[in-house]
Amino acid sequence: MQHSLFEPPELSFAAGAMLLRDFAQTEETDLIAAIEAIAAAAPFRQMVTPGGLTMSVAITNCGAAGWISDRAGYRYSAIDPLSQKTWPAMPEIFTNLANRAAAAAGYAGFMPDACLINRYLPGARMSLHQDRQEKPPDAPVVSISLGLSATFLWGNETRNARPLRLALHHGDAVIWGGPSRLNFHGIAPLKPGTHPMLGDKRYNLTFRKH
Ligand code: MD6
Ligand code: FE
Repeated sequence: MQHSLFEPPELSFAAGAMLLRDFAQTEETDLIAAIEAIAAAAPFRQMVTPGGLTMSVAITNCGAAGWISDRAGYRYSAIDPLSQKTWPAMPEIFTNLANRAAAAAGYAGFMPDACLINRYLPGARMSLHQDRQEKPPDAPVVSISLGLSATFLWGNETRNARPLRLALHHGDAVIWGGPSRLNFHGIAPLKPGTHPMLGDKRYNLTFRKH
């Protein structure tokens, strides 16, 4: 237990931003099977940032467009650069879950066309960033956590704010949009552990309209 972290069952932690505990838990088996089927066609890979650093998180995608990074920048691409083929289709259980999570947070009618799948192993992290490759960034982002727990870092619209730390556990959903859509956020280095279904891994699905 990390008593220093906020752990209420449901929390509106900023204007337009909400954490829903356990929202995806009942679908865990199907979600994990779907991730593994996607990864069989479009394997997880560690991308390189525009600055030339290899990301500690491994990434794949499904849907009409996938988020990619390389020396040329961050962007969406309909083609997986590894296979030169389109990304796997977005499974119906993903679209449906994202739509329900968004609606529960006040964003009715969310229809994602891109799903970025992150895989963290112990030590992997995501430094503070804004999600701003989506044009225009008017739809919310829906994030689903599976496997090992992580500490979500939540800043404001500048990079320098000292971030709020929020524990994200298996099954939790985070939804944000509106006034906080472009806030900085990240994930602290994943602590070692063993999750009953996913062992030493954490998966994060982020759904967007690109
Ligand atoms: C993660 N998530 O939870 C990293 N971005 O692994 C993100 O960067 C993120 O969770 C936008 C919206 C929700 C997120
Ligand atoms: Fe993000």
